[in-house]
Amino acid sequence: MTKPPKTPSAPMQTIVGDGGETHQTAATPETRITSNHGVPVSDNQNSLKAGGRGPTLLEDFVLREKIQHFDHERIPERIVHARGSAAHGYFELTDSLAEFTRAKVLTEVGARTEVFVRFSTVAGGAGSVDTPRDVRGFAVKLYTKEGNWDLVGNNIPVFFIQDAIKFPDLIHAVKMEADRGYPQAASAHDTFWDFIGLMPESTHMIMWAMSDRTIPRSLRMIEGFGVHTFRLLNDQDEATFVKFHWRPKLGTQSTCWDEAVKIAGADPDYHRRDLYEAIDSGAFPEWELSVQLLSQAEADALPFDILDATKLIPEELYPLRVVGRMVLDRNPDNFFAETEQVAFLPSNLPPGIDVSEDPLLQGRLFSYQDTQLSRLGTVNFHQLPINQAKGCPFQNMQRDGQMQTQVFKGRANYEPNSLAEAGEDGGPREDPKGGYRSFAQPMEETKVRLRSETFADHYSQARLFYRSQTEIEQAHMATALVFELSKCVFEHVRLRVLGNLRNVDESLAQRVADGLAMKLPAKSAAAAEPQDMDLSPALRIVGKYPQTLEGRAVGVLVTDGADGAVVAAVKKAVEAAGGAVKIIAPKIGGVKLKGGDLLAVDGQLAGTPSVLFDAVALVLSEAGCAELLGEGAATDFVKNAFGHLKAIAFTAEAKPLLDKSGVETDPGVVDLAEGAKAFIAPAATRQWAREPKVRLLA
Ligand code: HDD
Repeated sequence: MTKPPKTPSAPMQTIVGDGGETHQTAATPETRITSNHGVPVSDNQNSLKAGGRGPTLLEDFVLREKIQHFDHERIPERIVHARGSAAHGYFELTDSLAEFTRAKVLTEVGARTEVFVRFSTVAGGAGSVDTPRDVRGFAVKLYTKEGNWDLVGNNIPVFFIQDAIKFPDLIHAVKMEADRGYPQAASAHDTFWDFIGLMPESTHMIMWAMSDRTIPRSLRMIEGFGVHTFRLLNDQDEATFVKFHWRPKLGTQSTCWDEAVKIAGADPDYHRRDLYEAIDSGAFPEWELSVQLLSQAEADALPFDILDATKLIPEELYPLRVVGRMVLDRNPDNFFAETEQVAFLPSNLPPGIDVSEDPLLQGRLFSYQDTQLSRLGTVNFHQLPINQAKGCPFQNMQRDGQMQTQVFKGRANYEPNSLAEAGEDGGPREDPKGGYRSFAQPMEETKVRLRSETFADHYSQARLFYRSQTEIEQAHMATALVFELSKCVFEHVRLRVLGNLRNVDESLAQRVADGLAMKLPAKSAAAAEPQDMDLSPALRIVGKYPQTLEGRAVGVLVTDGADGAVVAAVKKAVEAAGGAVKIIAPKIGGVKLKGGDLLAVDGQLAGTPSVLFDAVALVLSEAGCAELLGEGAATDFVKNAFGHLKAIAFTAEAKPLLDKSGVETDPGVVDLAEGAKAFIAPAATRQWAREPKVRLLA
């Protein structure tokens, strides 16, 4: 046996401070680091070298394994909806739909079904910001007793296109332009509006996209929609058409556009952090699940085709029936394993829930399974813990493939077999009664590439949406259109969109043209003449969400020498109304209050602007205020709170800062001498009446 030389051939150097000595606790056989194959690692700080000064030896399998694994850590991001945030929770049925469906998840009242929900933006890459103007994905995986049900929806009930064959074009047009690689996560550019102008069917979705719904305040405050018409099938295999809606308990709330832009800089993870922190603090977000149910005859009587995903069914015609609630009560343990590796498939449906012939949905039934192969790399992606059916066993004769983690026993890998007759395990069998059955839709058609005439009306519902909005929301939509089209360099692109808008509403088209300082072009030819529908106030946001501080955050700006009693009173009043309070100060180490007490600080002023809060309070000392008059972050704090229509409470000492920031008195500007409670009602909403004073809207 060769012994290691007592004296190395070259002198060894002892490096102090390589991390190995100072930060380590002694490892036991249970806690020690090993290689991926279980070999204990003695030194995780230094690679194996020929002498202390290298070179590194190829022989170092510990180094090679570690680096190689790291090199392969990323998987392809989703081609769309790459940026997402997710949470675990449960769905609880409150009203049985047994008359319409045999799906247990919709018939067993009181039963809880585990869920995993991933929210996302559409256009940006995985590392993009949370607050661009964009549709939000709302994908729910329900681990039912009869297999996973994935309701892969958006926060908008309609879609841009009617046929899946246009999806790659839509996404190419909205993403970064192919030659220059920008803009990231923004629809405000030529290729997107070029495509939109040429696709009048997208006009209804564009109305939604230009509304405040695409700049949400929080993922806890967005609606979710299954978008497509699905079918429910009961025990007799009778079908009822169904639309699914998720409605947030906190109401649907949005930011202001200018605010959303500033949040992108202040906190690119604004929505992700908000969701995580809310769940972490026990403020569990909650949604109601509602359905709209229609028979074939009722569907036939509608003035549009329910297979057309650019159409919604107004609530006023078919009211929402609340059937359950969903609560998100647990954050993921590991972002990659869960949020990144979760694979949603619109084809994941339990018996009793079926698809319709919507040509957009039909294409999706292929696309999602396929995309998982390139993203997750193997047909066995369903075995990843986050994707596994949890409510029931899964078993069949599918075998092998990359990353197979199941160890199958016996010989039964085909069916039918008679192995049981020889005393062996014959494996699972089909279940004609309990198994998944599709609706027996009669079919006898000519094979064609054709868009049904019943899909031709592209403008009536766009008009319905625009005209159903409040004046405030209409102004925001017109302003958003002006902003987006102003970013288009090609005049012909802007003109075509304007020509289309004339079919929606002449006054909207004129407002946008005025905002662009352009002349209105001729109205575009419409495939079907738009109809005036009865307005649907249910489509508004303003005036609908609950006036509450629940789910809202108040930033209290405090300086040295401030009155601690006032800070405490504001905190007490806000928390009693269900809101959260964050103390903001010029320095993170704390504030020395009048009387000498030290107040802990949550955020340093320069890094915690008022865009991160729903309302602000200024509790300053005279000297503190005087100092802040020379601090841009302080005037921005106040100016932006005012400009973003937020309530501002102030102590008398803070008045000079209000004045310097251009704040005018209105019902949302509250003197704390009136008591902290006077601040609560204005803080629970936005000061819409202030908007014309602070912004020129189109
Ligand atoms: Fe899609 C992801 C929603 C049409 C192809 N889609 C994806 C996600 C959501 C939606 C929420 C993210 C899921 C997650 O969090 O992992 N998509 C929709 C809605 C649509 C829609 C509501 C219309 C009603 N999608 C659509 C069409 C196609 C796709 C027509 C293709 C023909 N979508 C995909 C995809 C993605 C995807 C490429 C990317 C990552 C993934 O599937 O898993 O397959």
